[in-house]
Amino acid sequence: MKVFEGKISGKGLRLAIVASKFNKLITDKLLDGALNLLRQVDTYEEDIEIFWVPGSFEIPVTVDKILESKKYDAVICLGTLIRGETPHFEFIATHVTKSILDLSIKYKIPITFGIITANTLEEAIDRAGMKMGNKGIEAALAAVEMSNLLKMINKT
Ligand code: DLZ
Repeated sequence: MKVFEGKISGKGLRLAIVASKFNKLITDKLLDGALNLLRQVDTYEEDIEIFWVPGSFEIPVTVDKILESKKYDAVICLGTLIRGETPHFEFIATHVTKSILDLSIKYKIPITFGIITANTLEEAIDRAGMKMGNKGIEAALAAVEMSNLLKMINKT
């Protein structure tokens, strides 16, 4: 029996972070969490590139363009969607989630989901490092583990 599991090491991984400026105070906390995690797992600073976009709606097209370059092992998406403030919340959340999933399959590259979808500002704050963990850390960790797993599959 063979068991495959991606290691939690960022050494040599080239990572892009696409972060949305809408609700930036919260997304900044996701970015801090993601960068701290990447440093903890020995990712080289020069291998991390950050792309700021206006809002979460613009994340998928940016990821598509980034992945055309074939320069990255994974993309980490960070953003904050708040239902109360967003008339088309359901549409944007569904569009972004589905597009990210489709792009991940199209390029066979992990694109991880560090986008908070919250009912209220308070809920969003809790998911950016207060009571309910930090979605930026989760997305960075998943990007590292999945990059290493997919590299192992390529070698078998
Ligand atoms: C317009 C808008 C609204 C109302 N709410 C949010 C939000 O909660 N989170 C977010 O990331 N972006 C929001 N946006 C901006 C859209 O994502 C997009 O940037 C604009 O509609 C321009 O295309």
